[in-house]
Amino acid sequence: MERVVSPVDGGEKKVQTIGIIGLGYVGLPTAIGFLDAGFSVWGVDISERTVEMVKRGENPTGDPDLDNIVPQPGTDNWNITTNAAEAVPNCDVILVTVPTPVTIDLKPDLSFVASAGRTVFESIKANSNTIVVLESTVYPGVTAETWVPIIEELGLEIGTDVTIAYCPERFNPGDPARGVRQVARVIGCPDEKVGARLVSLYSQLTCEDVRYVGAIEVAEASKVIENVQRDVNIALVNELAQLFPEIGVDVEDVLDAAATKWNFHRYTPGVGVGGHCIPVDPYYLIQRAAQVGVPTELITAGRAVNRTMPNHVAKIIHELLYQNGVEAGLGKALLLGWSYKAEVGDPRETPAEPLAASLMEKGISVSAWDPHINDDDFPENITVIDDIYSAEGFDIAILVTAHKACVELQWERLIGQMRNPIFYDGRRVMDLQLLQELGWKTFAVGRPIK
Ligand code: SAJ
Repeated sequence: MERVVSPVDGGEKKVQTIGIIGLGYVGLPTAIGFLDAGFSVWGVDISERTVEMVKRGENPTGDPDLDNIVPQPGTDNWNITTNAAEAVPNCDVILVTVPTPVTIDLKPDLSFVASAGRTVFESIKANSNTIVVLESTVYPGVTAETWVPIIEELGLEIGTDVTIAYCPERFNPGDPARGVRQVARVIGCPDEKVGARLVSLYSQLTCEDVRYVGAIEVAEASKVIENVQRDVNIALVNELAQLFPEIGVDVEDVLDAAATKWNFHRYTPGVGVGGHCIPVDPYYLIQRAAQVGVPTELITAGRAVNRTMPNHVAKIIHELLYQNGVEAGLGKALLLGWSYKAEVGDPRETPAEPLAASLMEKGISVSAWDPHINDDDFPENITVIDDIYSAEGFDIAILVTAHKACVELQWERLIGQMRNPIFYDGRRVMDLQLLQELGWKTFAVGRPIK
């Protein structure tokens, strides 16, 4: 297909057509955002299922905020395909929003960045100077180290055929107030003029600040440390949640008191830290630091604390069942919520999984109920509860995900279904006093077991 040549605007081609590679939690809302901002959009995904659902105007992600905004079939300027070779020649700017997970041994997995880059660069038109922007979270250096060798191998010339840049996605799944059109962005690019063009482009997507920050590595580093900082801060309150009950103090009382200070940043302890960002991104910076021989003891320790939380909570649950006369090997636990985060249906890196595994190792059977998660997204060894008010004979109900649907359960009804009316608040969001008045024996992460 001949490339649609955009009209010239002050010597620079006016950007009219945007390509998005990867239509997941970030790519799909980004594609919709640019369509709503008046651009022609080509969306590409390797998954036939994803492409067919998006073509039908359906939401293939677990983020309910996207349920009713996927453009319907026949929408103008909205082109969805599995074929990057079809899409790329039409695009002035291409955004790559593919996963950057970690491997089983917690090392960065850059295979998606490399393969997506290759499919784009293979289809770029000579002399088009197409701008290709990586949005996925990586460590400083990845964009250039991964993409430049491919560009050179394909005989493309940077600045003539293609220019690369980095603009980290900042998107908060399940938080409509912080979607792609409401968050500030930073842009790194070796070519200042292209950087300025991207500032102007993203300023049409979001109403918040868009800033050119210079080198690609500055933008890459800013994003990864945003999430490292969050992980370390959560680790601190999780460590305090293990300490304070041992000295007879509820960590939440302490955090509430400390939060009266103007520069105390409030985080909440929980059963663990899940998702595709916070528990993953620190390993990217740890890897980069290891490459240059700089220790990252604090970042590494923060990850270790957060990873121990599910097992810490399982030990407490085991103790609670024993103290309440539940025979070893006969305990039955009901997990309320499985998703890593409230109001989304995303099981990636959910702490529910290690929590369930640890409970089962202690001879406690585990069932789970999560209205946001499809039955086939649960592990095989978990008994899935579809109707919470049919759940019978459990010894303990554990709040793992603070979905509204969990918090607002009919607790006076549920207690009648329990074999033992024990409740454990793994997210510190419940009114425990109220539950106690209903007859529940209440416990919570970071709270002394009286
Ligand atoms: N969590 C805690 N205690 C806290 C906050 C979170 O245990 O005080 C847990 C959550 O339960 C969850 C995990 O940490 O299991 C991650 O929660 P999150 O709120 O950080 O949610 P994410 O993973 O969706 O993070 C996204 C990130 N956005 C991007 O990477 C673009 C992150 O940078 C945002 O800061 C975060 O949303 C946000 O602001 O909520």
